[in-house]
Amino acid sequence: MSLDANGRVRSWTLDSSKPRYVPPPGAVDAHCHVFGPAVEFPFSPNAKYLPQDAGPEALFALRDRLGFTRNVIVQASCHGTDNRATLNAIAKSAGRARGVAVVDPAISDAELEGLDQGGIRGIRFNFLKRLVDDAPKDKFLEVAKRLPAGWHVVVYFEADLLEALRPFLDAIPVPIIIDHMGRPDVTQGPGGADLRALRQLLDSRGDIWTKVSCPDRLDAAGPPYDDFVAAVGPLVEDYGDRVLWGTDWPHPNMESRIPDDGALVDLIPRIAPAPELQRKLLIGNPMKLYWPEVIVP
Ligand code: 0GY
Repeated sequence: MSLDANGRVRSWTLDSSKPRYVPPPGAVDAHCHVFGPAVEFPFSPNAKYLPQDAGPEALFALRDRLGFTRNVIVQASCHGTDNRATLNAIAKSAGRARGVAVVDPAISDAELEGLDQGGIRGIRFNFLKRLVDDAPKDKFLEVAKRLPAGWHVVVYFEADLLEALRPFLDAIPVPIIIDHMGRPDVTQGPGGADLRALRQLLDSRGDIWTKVSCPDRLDAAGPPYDDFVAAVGPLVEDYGDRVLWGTDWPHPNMESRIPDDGALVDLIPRIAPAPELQRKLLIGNPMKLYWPEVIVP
């Protein structure tokens, strides 16, 4: 594990490989984070992990190295509901990043508008007990009802919670993105209980999307992530209009199994073999959610 003098952990590699797969021009990394810099943007007192700085410059250098054009920056739990680090990165991106915030449900309408001005297009509800102390569904629903126009919610949970969350998800009045497919057990294969439950959710309404991300978290066997590919490929094929892809850089909490970002990119053609499917996954779908004003050729 790589700790600095302050005991802050690094969960990303400084020398990821250059992928062999070349994403189509305009590709969006639709799930990544920034950490700090902590001197400017301190971590939350409730943070469950204290990472080393992974600021916008490092993120944009990785974006370019991997062959991507845009980033969707998701507020990481270590920054709590203080979205300044995310907003700072968006502001430095020259229009090439937008974001997802984490808010106190009591946030005012004016503050939500301010986040919209800063490039935020959604809020995240995190149900992972190891990451957050509290996930008040009633309050989440209230704030979901008064989001700025065009926003969505991102929901992060583990597969064993999906059934209990169904009434909550059903009541959300805006589009929903499910992070990392709700963390299915990929060793169950494409027809396993976890992915069947996710498919039922996707079939229940047309405005639920999912990120087919995090082979490094979901496939305990590690590279070349064959279980992930076998389980997720059919999902991408069947729900090609509702899938997004992201690196998850800087891979919070992955310090003991740091993935090679280039190898993650090289999985894209394995889960989405057809170029047209790759264009939806990497461009068409994320652009609809985050840059709807841009006409995608
Ligand atoms: C992810 C996953 C994780 C962490 C966070 O906000 C976060 O801290 O999302 C995780 O530890 O599983 O999506 O980055």
